[in-house]
Amino acid sequence: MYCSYDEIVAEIKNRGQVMISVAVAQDKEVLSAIKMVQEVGIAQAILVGDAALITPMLAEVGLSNETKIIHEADITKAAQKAVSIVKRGQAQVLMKGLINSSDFLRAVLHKEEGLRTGRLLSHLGAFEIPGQKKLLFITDGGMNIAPTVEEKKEILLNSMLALQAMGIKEPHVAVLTANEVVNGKMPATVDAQTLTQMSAAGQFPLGIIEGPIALDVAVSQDAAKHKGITSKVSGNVDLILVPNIETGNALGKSLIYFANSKMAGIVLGATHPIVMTSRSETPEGKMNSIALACLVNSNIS
Ligand code: COD
Repeated sequence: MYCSYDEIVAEIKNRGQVMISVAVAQDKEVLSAIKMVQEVGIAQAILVGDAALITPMLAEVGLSNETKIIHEADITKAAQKAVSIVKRGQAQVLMKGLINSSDFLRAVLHKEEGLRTGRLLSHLGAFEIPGQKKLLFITDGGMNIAPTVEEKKEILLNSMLALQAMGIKEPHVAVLTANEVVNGKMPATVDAQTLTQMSAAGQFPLGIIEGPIALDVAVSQDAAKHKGITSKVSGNVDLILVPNIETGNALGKSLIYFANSKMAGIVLGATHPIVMTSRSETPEGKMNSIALACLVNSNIS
C-alpha cells in the first residue's frame, strides 16, 4: 500500500521507462511535468500539438530541442493523433494537455481509432491529504456525468481492480450520499443500497462496500458513533464512489484548494493508461498522475 506519491514515483523508477503521447502539448505545466518525469527516469514523451507554440517552450522548461514533436495545430486532430500514436504502439501512455476534457475523451472513445475495450471508461482521482495516513481515491469526478446504477457498478469494478493492483487487497469503499437513510426522493441513496446489496451477493472483488453513507461518517469514527451508526469503513476509507460528476469534482477541488492536497488523475478501462488531470494542476501533480498511471497499468497488465 502506498501512502504518498514519493513512494509511487520511487516504485515506478525501478520498472523502466515508458513513452508518453501528449495530446495538445503546448502547455508549460505539461512540459514541466515531462521534464520532471525525464529527470526522475520514469518516461520520455512524444509531443503532439502546435510546433510553433511548443518549440519555444522547450527551452523555457529545460527540455531538449531534440524532443519529438508532431505538428498539428488543430486541437481535435492533435488529440486524435496522440491517441493513434498509442494505438499503434509507439507510446504506452496517453496524456491530456491543453485541451478540454470532453474533447480529449471523445478522441479516446472514437469508435474505430480510440482506445475502447468494451468496458466502461471511468476517472479515478487519488489524493494525498496532509495529515491523513493513506491516499484517498475518489471516483468518478472526471468522466461519467450522471451514471446509472449499472454504470456505477462498472465504475466501482474499475477502481477496485486498480486499487488492488496498487496493493490495497481489501479496499474500504464508501458509496457517498447526503445521509445514511434510503429515500426514494434521493436516488443516490437507492443506488447506494443496490450496490451494497450487489456486494453482499458477491458481485464485486474483495473489499468492503458500504452505503448510503455521508461524508462525515465515511471519514470519521466519531461522527459514526455520534449518529449511532455501526460501520466497518468509517474513518478508514480508501475509495469514495460519488453519485455524479459534480460531487466528485467539487469534493476533489475542495481537497486541493482548502486542504492543500496533492492530486493525481487517471482514466481506467481503456486499452492503455490515460493521464487526465485538470489544466490547472501543477507540474508535480501531473507527474504524480503519470506515475500512478504507470503503476496501475503495469500491475494490471
Ligand atoms: N465509457 C465507454 N464508452 C463511453 C463512455 C464511457 N465512460 N461514455 C460514452 N461512451 C460511448 C457511448 O457508449 C457511445 O458509444 C459514445 O461513447 C458516445 O456517447 P455519448 O453520446 O454519451 O458521448 P459524448 O461524446 O456526448 O460524451 C462522452 C464524454 C466522455 C465526452 C462526456 O461524458 C463528458 O463530457 N464527460 C465529462 C468530461 C468532463 O468535462 N470532465 C470534467 C472534469 S475534469
